[in-house]
Amino acid sequence: MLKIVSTTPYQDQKMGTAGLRRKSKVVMQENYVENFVQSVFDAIGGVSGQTFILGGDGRYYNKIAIQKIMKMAAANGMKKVIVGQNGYISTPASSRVLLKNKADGGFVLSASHNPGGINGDFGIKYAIASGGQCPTSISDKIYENTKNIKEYKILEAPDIDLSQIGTQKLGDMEIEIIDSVKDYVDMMEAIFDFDAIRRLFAGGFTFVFDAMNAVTGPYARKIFEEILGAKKGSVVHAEPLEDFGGLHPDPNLIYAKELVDLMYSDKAPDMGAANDGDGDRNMILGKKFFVTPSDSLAILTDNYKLIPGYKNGIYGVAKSAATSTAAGRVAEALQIGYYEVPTGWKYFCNLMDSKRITFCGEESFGTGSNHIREKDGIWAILFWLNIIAATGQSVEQITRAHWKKYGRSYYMRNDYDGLDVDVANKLMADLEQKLPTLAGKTFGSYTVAEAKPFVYNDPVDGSSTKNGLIVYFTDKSRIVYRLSGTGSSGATLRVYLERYETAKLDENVEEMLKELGDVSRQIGEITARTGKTKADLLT
Ligand code: VG1
Ligand code: CO
Repeated sequence: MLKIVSTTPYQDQKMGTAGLRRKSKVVMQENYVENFVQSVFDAIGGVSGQTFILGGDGRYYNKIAIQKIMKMAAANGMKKVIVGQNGYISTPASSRVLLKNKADGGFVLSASHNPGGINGDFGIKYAIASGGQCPTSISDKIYENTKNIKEYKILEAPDIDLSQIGTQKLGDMEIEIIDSVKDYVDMMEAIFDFDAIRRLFAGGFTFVFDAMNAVTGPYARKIFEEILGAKKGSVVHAEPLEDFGGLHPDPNLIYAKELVDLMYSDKAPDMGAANDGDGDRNMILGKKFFVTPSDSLAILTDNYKLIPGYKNGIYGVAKSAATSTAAGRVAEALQIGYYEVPTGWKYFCNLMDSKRITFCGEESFGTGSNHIREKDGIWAILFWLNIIAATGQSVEQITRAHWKKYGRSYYMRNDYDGLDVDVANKLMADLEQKLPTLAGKTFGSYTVAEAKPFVYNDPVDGSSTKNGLIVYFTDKSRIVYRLSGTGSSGATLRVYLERYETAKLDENVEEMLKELGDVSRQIGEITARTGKTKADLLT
């Protein structure tokens, strides 16, 4: 039975860098999910006759939110919802299924790399027909709707069983439950040289993939163990759990501690890798060796010819402004397009749609290509395995050869967490005011060449976005300041440090960036304003 429910708006449903992200307990408030979803439907002129993709990373509240969204879709006249079996779908698989089925939109229920559980975070990412997350022009409309919503439509019906593959009806709407792993595997097989990777594993190459108790476990088991022949047990933390087993599913040196400890021990396999909660991020490790995501993007781009799916050529490469400039040097050498965009994958989508770029990446452990419109964790790992299989070199050898050829960007992100929102906003506003006065000034051994806000003018839709403040130094070092847009409480200041060297290739990263870190606190007046003498998290 169709029900029209009166509701009162929430004022905090503005999407951040990647969808709406809040504490689980906030999302569990009465009508919170319903208000947001109806606001999306209304912002796009209704969903009558449309097809949507639906699934999540399995975190707490996934199951409940999926049922609500299916019933609302049916009540709003949607024709069909394609749902991942048991309600699971990774962000990259969702983009794939959306594009393959020419669907009109999709929801991934995930707060990505944020912890899950009733005391963790929940989130909703909304994608449009292009396969990528909606641009700000649409999210602004959705936000306006959420502030004024008065009612939503929902079907009163029993919950749908999502465990069996197949088709069923909810009112007049069709629900198709699919095995999203299969679709995803087919796509990977069409890009990479699976035979070469199979031979690599058959030859004794050892590998550990940490799914961090999140959504990629089933995908990784199928691809790495069953299809490519990595040893049984190579995929760890492979069961999606509602609270990720207490893990923080952010694949970096701090939160993927178990994997990192293994990779830096004498028992380390040849390669280690991890994904985040919804499977769009990746971390790459060799034996006692870590590849920064910025270097990874540059290395993958430089080796595109080794991959069957790209061997006929690539359009170009893009990175977020905060990401190191390593990919730019490769683009110059290969004479391909090169773009710098604001933080957030949605900014890459127009560049991919218009055939300006093939690859893109962010320092936050995101890498991907135009095969979909989201970053793709398993894709990046397969790319590395394919390079290793084709060259016979280790992760470390490949990376060192890259530095030798192009020089090395020593790179680190410093996060200052749990800041008072007003203090953080004022810090950024005052810093922006100060930028024009910095040029020519010297801080220790660093002299400022230029300092300005990062402004991106999209060459396709003409939109303009300001995100972050950049200080450039005369020796090509850079400091980027920006506030996080994915947190669920307080503010996080991210400070990105980069120092470029062509001769000193084998130094300790923290040592190399120590002075630049001090300079970043001085220029940003971070200690004076926040009381913090050092960052809370270094990645
Ligand atoms: C962070 C990262 C950004 C990434 C975003 C979504 O955003 O810095 O690079 O695109 O998370 O990633 P922010 O605004 O907190 O810096 V995911 O894997 O959460 O979809
Ligand atoms: Co993610």
